[in-house]
Amino acid sequence: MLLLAAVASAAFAVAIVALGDDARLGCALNAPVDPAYQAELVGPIDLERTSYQVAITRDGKPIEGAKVCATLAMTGMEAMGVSDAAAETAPGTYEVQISFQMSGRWEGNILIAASGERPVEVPLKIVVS
Ligand SMILES: [Cu+2]
Repeated sequence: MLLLAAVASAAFAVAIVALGDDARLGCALNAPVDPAYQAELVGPIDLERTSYQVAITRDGKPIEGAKVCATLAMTGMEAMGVSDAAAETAPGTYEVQISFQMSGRWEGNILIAASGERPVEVPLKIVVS
């Protein structure tokens, strides 16, 4: 049991590192939800934009130096998915290059691997206008 957990954890770390080089791999990795973490797309969410800042906090404090990956799909239309590994642009703020193809409801998660912490997911539901 312990060994399995260690192997899964190692695979996860490798996958996250790989994302930095090729965001097309997506971040379809399962991590537990931890309510201490928050993730929010900053600013209006619409069809015009091609990048977003994601503010990442834990217990309200910005998390610096984390690996972050966003995956979202239109609700009820899994094929209409977007995913990108994020790059930190300011302390606790990460930029993802994604553009939504259709207005309406989208959902997914932000995967966060803070330095020295086990990866977690923050579920996200948004409305694209
Ligand atoms: Cu759609």
